[in-house]
Amino acid sequence: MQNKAVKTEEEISLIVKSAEIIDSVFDEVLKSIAIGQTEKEVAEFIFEKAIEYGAEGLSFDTIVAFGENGAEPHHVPTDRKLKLNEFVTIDMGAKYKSYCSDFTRTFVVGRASSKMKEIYNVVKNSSLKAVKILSAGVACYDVDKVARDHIALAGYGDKYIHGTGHGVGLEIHEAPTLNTKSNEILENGMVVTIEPGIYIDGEMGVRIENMFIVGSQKPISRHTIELIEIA
Ligand SMILES: [Mn+2]
Repeated sequence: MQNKAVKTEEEISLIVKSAEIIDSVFDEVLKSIAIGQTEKEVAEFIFEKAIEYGAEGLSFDTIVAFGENGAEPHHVPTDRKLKLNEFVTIDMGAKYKSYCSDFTRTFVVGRASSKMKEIYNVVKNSSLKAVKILSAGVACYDVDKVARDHIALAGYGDKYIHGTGHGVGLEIHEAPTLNTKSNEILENGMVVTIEPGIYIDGEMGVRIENMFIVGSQKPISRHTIELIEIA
């Protein structure tokens, strides 16, 4: 097996299968998540479901962050219990025949406040703008810049504290890198994430992450990036 930024058709089919497993796991999470569950319980559920749907394991330790814990991009699940009307951020990936997937959604059990909706929409539109220019020949730096400029213009520039994306394959993070220091150019057949976020210390965080095969602006995941409010 090679480990190149431009994937073969076979590699792409394995990455897509890995992403399909995670799509199914996310369906299960949306069906089962409930007030009072802990971050650790949800993370354990995700592991079990990923295996049930055919993963050989996870591509990284699942991030489950409720409420203010969402302000930490790399939050490690705790015994914090879920409350009504707060954000849940889940960042997870499967491994299928050694290939990784990477997926993040932020949603609410209950209702989002107007501030939550505002922040969510800034992140969503940042993603949509970045994806619009995602194609062969474009500088990775520029994809990051489009996502970052949108968030900065909305007044949250200092709350976007990581890069916009990365390649995915045998490794969960591999070439190319889409951040403020990138010097790579996108090529057809690269598989990359777009994952802008906003993190407000002590309060909340939002991140939306999809994977794309460069050459198509259609996300690999079938899940919406519209805000989900579970009644
Ligand atoms: Mn990622």
